[in-house]
Amino acid sequence: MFSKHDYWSLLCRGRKKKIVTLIIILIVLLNAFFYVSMELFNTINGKVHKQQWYNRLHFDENSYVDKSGMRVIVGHYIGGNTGGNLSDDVVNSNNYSPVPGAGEGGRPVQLSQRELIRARELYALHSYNILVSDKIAINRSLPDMRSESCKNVQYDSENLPTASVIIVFHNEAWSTLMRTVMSTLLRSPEPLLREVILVDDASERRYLGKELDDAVAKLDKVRILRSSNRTGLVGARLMGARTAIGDVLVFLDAHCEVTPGWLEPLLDRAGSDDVFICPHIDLLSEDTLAYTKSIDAHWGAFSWRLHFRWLMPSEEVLLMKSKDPSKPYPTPAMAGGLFAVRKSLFWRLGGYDEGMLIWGAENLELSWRAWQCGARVEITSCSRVGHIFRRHSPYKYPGGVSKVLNSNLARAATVWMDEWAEFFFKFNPAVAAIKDQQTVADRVEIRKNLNCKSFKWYLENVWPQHFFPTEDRWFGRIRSDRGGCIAVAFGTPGVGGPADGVHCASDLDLERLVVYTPQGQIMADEGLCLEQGNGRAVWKGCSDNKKQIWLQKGPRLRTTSGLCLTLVGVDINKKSGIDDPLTAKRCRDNDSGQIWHFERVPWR
Ligand code: UD2
Ligand code: MN
Repeated sequence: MFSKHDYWSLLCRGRKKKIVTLIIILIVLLNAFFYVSMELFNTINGKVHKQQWYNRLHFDENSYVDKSGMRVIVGHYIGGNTGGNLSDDVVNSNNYSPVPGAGEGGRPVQLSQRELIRARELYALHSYNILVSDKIAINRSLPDMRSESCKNVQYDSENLPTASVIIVFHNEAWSTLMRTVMSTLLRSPEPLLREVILVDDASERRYLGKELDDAVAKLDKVRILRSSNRTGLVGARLMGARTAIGDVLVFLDAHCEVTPGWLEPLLDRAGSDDVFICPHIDLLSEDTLAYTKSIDAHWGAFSWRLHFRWLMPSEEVLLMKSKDPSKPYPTPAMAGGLFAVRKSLFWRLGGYDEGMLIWGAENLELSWRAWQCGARVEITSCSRVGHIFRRHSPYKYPGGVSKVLNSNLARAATVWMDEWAEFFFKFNPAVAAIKDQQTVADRVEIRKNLNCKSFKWYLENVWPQHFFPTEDRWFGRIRSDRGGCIAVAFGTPGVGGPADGVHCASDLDLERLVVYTPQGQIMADEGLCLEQGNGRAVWKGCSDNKKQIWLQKGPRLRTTSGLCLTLVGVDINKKSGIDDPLTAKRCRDNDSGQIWHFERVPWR
């Protein structure tokens, strides 16, 4: 038998021995370190992250405000809320009673424990904290939210067109509605503001009747129109627009607050007669009504299911913004509620689609129409308006939420999206089922008469960064030889997260299908691309990053540095590959986790 000493002396002696010992210790330490970091990474990015995410998902998975405050979804609501068990008196009374100083300067208002309980009971009425709103003066002060470069812009105020501000509402709270009106009156230069038109879309609340008439009668320039039947925001806005006498129509939701200098940049740009110009929308907290800035770099677009999304703008726009933050920049789509447009342009392009009822999709329809028919949609960071983004829709949808939304979406898609309408209908059977009930002949006629361009042109020229399938992009399911597919796992945050193998599903399951571009990007819905992370592959917003390139070499997907996309087998007993991490590793002949099957799915 060898003694310990003998064993060592056989291998090496003296200094050499020390070096080998050191190397062994180092290897052990490195391994331990790697193991601990992997564990930590998985815990933080996997379990904890998803856990928090699910916790926040108790409302509607499609409507949330993420940490950056920017993936605010104004698109799709679940619901329709009538106010629950609240008494008639509570529902119909106006309890506005401002507390001196509350919310001044856009600061948050905090409630006592007892008030919080009451606020929670009343929440269903408006889907924001009405108790807080009622404590804040309707003429509260707000800070100037503009950047220095915006403050320095000199407008030729003498020659700016005049504005008709149109605010439509249905069962809005008194205090938020009046704050929208007062902030407009207080912060718009007198000669530029022709009028404020309130359009009541058949509200049922008592305080919005005579009490509102009396209040409006005391205000210069403000008038109120009432729709006898509930038409929805499109019908109400059209009603306002038809009577407007200003040069420019400026639309606002009924729970906004404008800040100093908001109007001039809108009028300046709307004057040019070929642009729908949107302000930069900041956030009024639904909870405290605090005014907070939303992130600078955003533009509007939409997901495969045509839900409106705020996304990172193109590199080009980011560069332009960094050079001159005061310059208006293009956006593929507008959020819908807040924009200005020259009255003549609004009508020349066909106003709104009157067949769109209650809520939804009119913002996409208008954006596509504008771009495809020779106008533009832009955002100016110099006009700052706060808006209360809500998680639930507080009002009723006659006929049902999905019927209303789906009909509106079907109309917009049918008229403007060409072959992408087929894509949308194919994967959204509920919308497809009612598309033929829509009469859109007059809207198609408008498109023809205005000689509007194709949706292909729109995607290629207005939104080349889009993540939709196209003629030259592969679309389908990428299945691992081990089982499991490449797709964004349910519960991954909107901003992205670690990539795992997921269950492969049917040909109609959009969540499991990906676009693979000729450049090598693997794109999922919501503009997420598979990226080689540090150790683990992750889903991240699509960009020009080389780490998002996966080159197809036979059945393998290789990074630009020659590593292979691998579905790592963590648990050898589990054969399916589901929930196993995706990572880029050295390519090996016998690793089935590196073999991918491309199953094409026709997208139209
Ligand atoms: C966003 C838009 C909103 C509209 C919508 C899509 C922003 C900030 N908001 O949703 O303007 O484009 O996407 O349709 O961009 N209203 C009526 N009658 C109705 C329903 C609503 O008058 O039947 C009013 C409502 O009181 C409000 C406005 O329309 O003043 C917009 O409704 P919202 O605030 O519920 O929409 P939002 O902000 O979630
Ligand atoms: Mn709104």
